[in-house]
Amino acid sequence: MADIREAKVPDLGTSDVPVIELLVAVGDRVKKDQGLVTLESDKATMEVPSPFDGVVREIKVKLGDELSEGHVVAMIEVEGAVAAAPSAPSAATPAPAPVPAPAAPAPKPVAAPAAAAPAQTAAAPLATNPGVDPEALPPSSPPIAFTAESLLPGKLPHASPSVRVFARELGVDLAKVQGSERGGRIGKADVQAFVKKAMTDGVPASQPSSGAGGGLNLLPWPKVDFAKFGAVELQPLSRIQKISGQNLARNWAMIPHVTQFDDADITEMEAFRKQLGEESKDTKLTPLVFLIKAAVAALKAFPKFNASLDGDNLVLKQYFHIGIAVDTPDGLVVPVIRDCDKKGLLDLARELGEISKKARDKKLSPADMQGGCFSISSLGGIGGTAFTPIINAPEVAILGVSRSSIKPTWNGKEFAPRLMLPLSLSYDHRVIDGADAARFTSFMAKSLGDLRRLLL
Ligand code: CAO
Repeated sequence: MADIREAKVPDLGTSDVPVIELLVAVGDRVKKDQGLVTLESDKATMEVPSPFDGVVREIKVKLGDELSEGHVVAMIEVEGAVAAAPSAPSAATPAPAPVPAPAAPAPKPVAAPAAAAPAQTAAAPLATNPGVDPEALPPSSPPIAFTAESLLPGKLPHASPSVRVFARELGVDLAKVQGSERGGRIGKADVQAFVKKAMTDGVPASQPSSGAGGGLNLLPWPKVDFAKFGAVELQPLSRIQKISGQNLARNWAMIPHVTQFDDADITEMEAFRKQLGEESKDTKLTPLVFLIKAAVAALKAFPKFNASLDGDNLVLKQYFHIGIAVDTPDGLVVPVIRDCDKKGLLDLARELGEISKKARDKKLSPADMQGGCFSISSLGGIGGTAFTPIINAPEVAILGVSRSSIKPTWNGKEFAPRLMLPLSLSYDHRVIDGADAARFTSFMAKSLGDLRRLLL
């Protein structure tokens, strides 16, 4: 015969505390001390725990009910009785009141952690019910992906409701968080530490350059019927936009980017560039080729910038292939100029012209875009004073170049008009420290300021 007992509210130190969350459903298997419902007073939130292992047969309260000590929250069939109960009632064991087992929903194999139930259902209406106006839905918490292992009873995360809500808001799976409080309980600080570590490691298995993609468990993308607000036109993304968009999103989310800004005085460089341009009229010589040369010199001086992460290793490259971001009508592509250390300014200028044309004519092959060590994204021909380029993984840094302009520059005695070129270097902070980044950009600024340095 089933042994069904009451789960009651313990001494709360206060009375008439409202129920704000039902943590279990009829049919759920619960462990001793697992929260059944959450109560919230004006000072704190607390869970009413299950007094024993078993299966929830009836829930006696609903959201908003105000409870005090002794109030019955649920009826629970104790564990031993569940295990011993036959699948169909026999003549010797008549079905008991108050809730006969066959009428209850089929019990889940294991109970979801308290945070899992609302989180998993939160995303469902958006994903499965196109008729639902998402804007009419209440704000939902980020869906949390729970692995089967995390649902094993022995692994149920032990945390207060406020910590669960906090974790859910950050998209953190509490089952993966190590609790540092008494009895392994997870506190807010543990969740914060987990997020910090995830940000610096990139992926859970500390395999930054491999793996499926980090499991950020973000909110579903908002679905809005824009036509409700005015006329719209649909324009499908190009193939390049789709591919580069996915790469950019992954790199932006997984690499801890920092951008270092500097200005290079290119007054003399420009005079030389113009002179050289006059001498070689058939080749278009833009500031970009000088930047490629200066970047190669900087990569030689700071080898960590010419590297890629491979698990716990840094792969230092001894070749100098530079990727150039090219803007095409179909989207952004990054062809690579190989062995830039072995090529002169005019060779680089010719090759830059060729790959830009190939890119715009959609003639680049996959091989043309492979093997890059470091990328340069130049918006100097268009405008702007600075920007924060996204690293082209598995590279660890990218140089953004904006439009040069004359600025008053203090030369020790007076302000002099100088042509200044803005540099924006984004780097992977897992590999490169800020001091190295500042050294790299000042090295580049010095080289561009005095091209003789490139001979050193
Ligand atoms: N400051 C001032 N003028 C500059 C300059 C700078 N930093 N860089 C280039 N210019 C000038 C050039 O000298 C050229 O002038 P003239 O026509 O008088 O000779 C003009 O701007 C146009 O240059 P360009 O853009 O055609 O050539 P480039 O070698 O500088 O760049 C390429 C080539 C392919 C990189 C460029 O055309 C391009 O596609 N840039 C966009 C890259 C991009 O989209 N990056 C963003 C990535 S993130 O979304």
